[in-house]
Amino acid sequence: MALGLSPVPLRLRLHDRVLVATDRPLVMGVLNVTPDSFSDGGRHPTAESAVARAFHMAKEGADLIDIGGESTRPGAEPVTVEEETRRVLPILERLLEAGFSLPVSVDTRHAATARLALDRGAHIVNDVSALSDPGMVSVLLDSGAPAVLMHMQGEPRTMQAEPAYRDVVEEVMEGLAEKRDAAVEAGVSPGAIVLDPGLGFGKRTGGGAEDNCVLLSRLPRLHALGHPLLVGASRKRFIGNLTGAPVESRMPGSLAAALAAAWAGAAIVRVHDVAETVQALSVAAALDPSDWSTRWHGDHDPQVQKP
Ligand code: HH2
Repeated sequence: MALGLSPVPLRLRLHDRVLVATDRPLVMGVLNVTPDSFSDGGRHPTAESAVARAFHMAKEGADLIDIGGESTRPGAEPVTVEEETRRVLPILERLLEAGFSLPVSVDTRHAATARLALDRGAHIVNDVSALSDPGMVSVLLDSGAPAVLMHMQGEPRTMQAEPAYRDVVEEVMEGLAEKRDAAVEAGVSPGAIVLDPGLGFGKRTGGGAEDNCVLLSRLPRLHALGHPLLVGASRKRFIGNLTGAPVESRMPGSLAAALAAAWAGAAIVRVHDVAETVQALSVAAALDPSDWSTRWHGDHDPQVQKP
């Protein structure tokens, strides 16, 4: 039984293979090689430990790995290209040398970093700023690499100060459509674009407004954009706001969000807890939600309702 509703199947042409999603969303394992990422910052201080983590996630069932050298958590200060490449490139080189078999995306807002990473064998650009660097389109055109374009209101340093929306779903869609149109007009193939609503990136959370839940609940609406969708909910602040769980205890909430995204037709889920997510998705993929509609119409035992 296929999981989810995506009317736009994921089929990305990478430089050495085609990446497809079949019966469940692909699991993208997060590998942050930063000192300050909100959940795994400082966990991989050496290239060896980062490479070991990548292999571990592959063993756990990840379908691809996302390597980032700049934290984009709320309040994070930007890093220079020099610092970012110093963090990311040695990992890519070692992964290549060691024959790492999974596709790798590079999580960067910088065209220069993306170009160097693609030269070192990375397959996909994951750009949370959705091509804000004017050089990024040329990188995509020269390399032919697919890109994830994410919605963000503002920029990481200030984005959670006062996010504001009339209608978060419609505005996220408008923002993504605008970025997609600009990319396509510049020559990027529509088939090489994955879109992402950007949970936690300039979205209201806590205090009554919960844009991240609205976006997750209404994710099927985003299929109208006509691109595969990536969702990154893993361990984010809104899960803490909903549950009181500190960042290191948000795995169960993250699984619930990944399942919701999967049932809503996400093509890729970006997660820190790979083994747990793969297990949850595998079970969910074995179920048939279309049977749920019979739940209230089947045999009904009135005894059950008696006090
Ligand atoms: N979230 C983060 C980073 N990159 N990319 C996409 N496409 N979608 C996301 O939701 C997304 C992303 C933030 O999470 P993390 O990398 O764990 O933290 P940090 O930015 O602090 O490194």
